[in-house]
Amino acid sequence: MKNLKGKKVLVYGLGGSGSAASKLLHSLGACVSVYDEDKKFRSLFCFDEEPLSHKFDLVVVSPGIKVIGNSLISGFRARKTPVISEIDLGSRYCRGKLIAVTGTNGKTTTCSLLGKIFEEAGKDTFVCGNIGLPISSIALKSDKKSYIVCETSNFQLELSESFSPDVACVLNIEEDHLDRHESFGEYVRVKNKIFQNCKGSCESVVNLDDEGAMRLNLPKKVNFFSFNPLKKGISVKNGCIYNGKTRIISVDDIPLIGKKNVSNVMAAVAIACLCKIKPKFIQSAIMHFSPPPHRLEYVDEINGVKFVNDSKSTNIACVKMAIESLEGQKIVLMLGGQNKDLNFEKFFEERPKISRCICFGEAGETIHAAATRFGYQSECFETLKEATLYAKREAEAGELVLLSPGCTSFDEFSSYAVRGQIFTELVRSES
Ligand code: UMA
Repeated sequence: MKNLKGKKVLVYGLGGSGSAASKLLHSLGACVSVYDEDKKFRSLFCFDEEPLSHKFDLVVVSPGIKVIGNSLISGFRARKTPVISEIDLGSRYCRGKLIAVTGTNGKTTTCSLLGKIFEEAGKDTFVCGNIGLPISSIALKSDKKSYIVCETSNFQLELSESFSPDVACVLNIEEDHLDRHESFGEYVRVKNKIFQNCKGSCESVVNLDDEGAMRLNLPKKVNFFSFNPLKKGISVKNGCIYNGKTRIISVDDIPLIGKKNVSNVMAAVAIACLCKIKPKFIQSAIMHFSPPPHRLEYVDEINGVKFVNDSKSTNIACVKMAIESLEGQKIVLMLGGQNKDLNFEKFFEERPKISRCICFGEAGETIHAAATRFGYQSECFETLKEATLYAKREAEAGELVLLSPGCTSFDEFSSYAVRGQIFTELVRSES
């Protein structure tokens, strides 16, 4: 249904994505209604009634709405009303080359870098999606020469039917969002949806070194990237990233910490090469790239103690990556927040290389219990503030305090960014 003029469309969820979808629908001439479970919106301009008592031609759902067990979504489906994801809507009206990047970790870094590479090559570029700019907000601004890089989350893919990128990339797959998807199998099934419309000219880019990604049902046309030498594809040889026989950049020239980030850079290089961007632009964009904030971000050194903000780390795979990247340091690990049913017992059983940990927030007690069971020295606090002030008082010269919480921030904060900002301010404060 591309022509929405005069169609009755319900937008479900009025956050950033829902607002952008509503505006796009309005410009397309649709008759838009919005529904949000938050009463503060309802009294303003949303539906106050049961949406199922009305007939709609289409329902557009925001990523934050949980699908499993949602009676509104199943109700609309039962009466055969098309229910789609906001990325389906936005991508239908995008022109130009659409590139989708998914994966458990590294999406934002890869998409931001890719955006810089296209900009460096003088292309009309949009970096959107889960990164914070809904695809519906840029769709009508794009034209056939545009490069649209869409950071694509499982939440966005869950209801997608028609999302059909020209290039679809999977970085890695690890356990995450089990509170929403209810099983790892379901999480993987949803990730696989990035390829569901990958036919004909569609290219895919996949991390050959990642077991989870390699277990997906991959499309026929796959381009791999790997730390092991590859004849065709992107790989590392003699400390440099190559595209086949063409040298792109030395790993030492990448201004990002850790092996996983080299993998993210390879993904961006693979996509840029598929889009025929010249190596000189790729190289220069990488060399001048500054990582997005709250990812292994150095904050300060106080009395010989270093503080690193990795607030974006909201799953265990990310915590492990942070520890691996800081190998050789005496790490005091700050863990906690709102758990997503992730297994911290298994994390400590694997003997992470940390000297001790400080737990906090809603999941603090559970993580603290797991840490002490496996012999780690641990302290537990109710809030991030108490935990940070304790770390400032107690950490000794030569130690590195790493906030890599492994949980979402929603027990105390509105986002990981706010959590990272508060941590940074507390570290730099006089107290
Ligand atoms: N709402 C309901 N019922 C519900 C749940 C929510 O009515 O059951 C309403 C809320 O009252 C609120 C609105 O829906 O008014 C919020 O919608 P939303 O959660 O989809 O928020 P948006 O502002 O649209 O943000 C979404 C993404 N949020 C989520 O996936 C949770 C943003 O990703 C994304 O940047 C944005 O769209 C732009 O496209 C954030 C995120 O946390 C960063 N992503 C997860 C992650 O990275 O781990 C997947």
